[in-house]
Amino acid sequence: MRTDAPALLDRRSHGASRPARVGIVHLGLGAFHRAHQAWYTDRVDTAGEWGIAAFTGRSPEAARLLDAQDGLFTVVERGEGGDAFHVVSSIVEAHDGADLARLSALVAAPTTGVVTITVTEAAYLLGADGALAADSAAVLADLRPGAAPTTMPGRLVHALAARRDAGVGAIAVVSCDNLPANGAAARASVVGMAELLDPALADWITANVSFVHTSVDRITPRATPADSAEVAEAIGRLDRAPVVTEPFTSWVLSGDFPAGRPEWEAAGAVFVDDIEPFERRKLWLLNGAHSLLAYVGATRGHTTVFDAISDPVCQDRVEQFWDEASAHLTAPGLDVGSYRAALLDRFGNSRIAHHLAQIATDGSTKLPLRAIPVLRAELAEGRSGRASAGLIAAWIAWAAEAAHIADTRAPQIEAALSLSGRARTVAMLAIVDDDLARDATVVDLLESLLAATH
Ligand code: CS2
Repeated sequence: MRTDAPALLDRRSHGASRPARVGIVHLGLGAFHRAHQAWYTDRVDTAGEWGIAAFTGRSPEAARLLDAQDGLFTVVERGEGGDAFHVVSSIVEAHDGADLARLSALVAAPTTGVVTITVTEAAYLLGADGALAADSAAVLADLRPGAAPTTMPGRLVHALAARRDAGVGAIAVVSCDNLPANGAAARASVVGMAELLDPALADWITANVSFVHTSVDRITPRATPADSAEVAEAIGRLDRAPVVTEPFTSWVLSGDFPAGRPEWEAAGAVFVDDIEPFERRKLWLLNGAHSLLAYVGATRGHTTVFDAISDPVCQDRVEQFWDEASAHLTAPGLDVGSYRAALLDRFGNSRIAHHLAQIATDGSTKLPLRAIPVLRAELAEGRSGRASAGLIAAWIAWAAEAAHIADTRAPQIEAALSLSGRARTVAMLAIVDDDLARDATVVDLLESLLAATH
């Protein structure tokens, strides 16, 4: 009987004649990056020129775990019919994001052509006007003389200064977060920070950094200890950092890569001139429905997306929201009908345990991107926007009952919830859209929707 545990994954035994050279620097070493951009790069970088050096944002532990197994990890593609296992070896260095010296050295290297980012929507630190929130505590902390930056824009500006000083030239920065016009959001965040630190550097960044727009898609819930055990069984090695994801994946990009890039289209990525219709379709239909399920589903006692979408009441709410959003998704080639049908299949994957609590986080940042644009489009056409207003009402009802609200704006949410009646509804709406909070018709609608949830 074999009693010894399998050995840890490592590059040599994996037979990895894999990239030794870093071509991509990544900020935000989470599961989504590994299931998505690292997976695409792994599939296409046969010449080994585009190894990834990944830096953590908030959890240095992720770098330690990966480093101990030479950056290798398993992507478990979990379909209804079973699991497929792929060992991915495109990450060649994993670091604590606080290692600014290594970050700067790599961004300043002539062989580095791309910086990718997955740090979540809130970490761009943008205000309602789309500009860097210069008075936020995180930005102010980064601006203190001699401070080691901890924010995404602070760290990236620090590293881009090194590239400018090295005289190495242009580079692409590719946001892979769920924001509309995420390239412009990255530009606003990074150039905004540079303007506060060093206006000449802001000019250099504007002239030399290509901020690429992308729409990224792959449902990637957190992996569990049971997943590690399953991977050990399947690949015969111990993997302390596996990623579990759905079989579906999509990556749409638009923009220039002045210092080259991997041929991601060989793994299915699509390059387009106008990305806006695609990002709207994804943000409104997928992410909007996710948020709706997170709040309505949790209030109805469900735990995962699969549980919630299996409840006809939740599915009906999703369909109503989709009907409303679809009226504004009219660009050619979107094929909204097939997209919706595919989403129902994806949400209905019974083997993916995507926890509603994970999706419910940061509602104050997500709803302005997922619900408000649909509501505003409806109002502009003289309709009430009942289904998108219903998503906002669901968030308010959920927050009022939640034991814990994981949100970068939790203090404002708690202050709003301490009010009662209409004042509370207005204060919550103001967190996601200040202007709409002054619209009595919208507030009336929210009040009636909230009354109906009791
Ligand atoms: C989810 C997304 O957590 C969330 O807010 O809606 O992470 C979603 O799973 C991805 O965008 C899918 O591509």
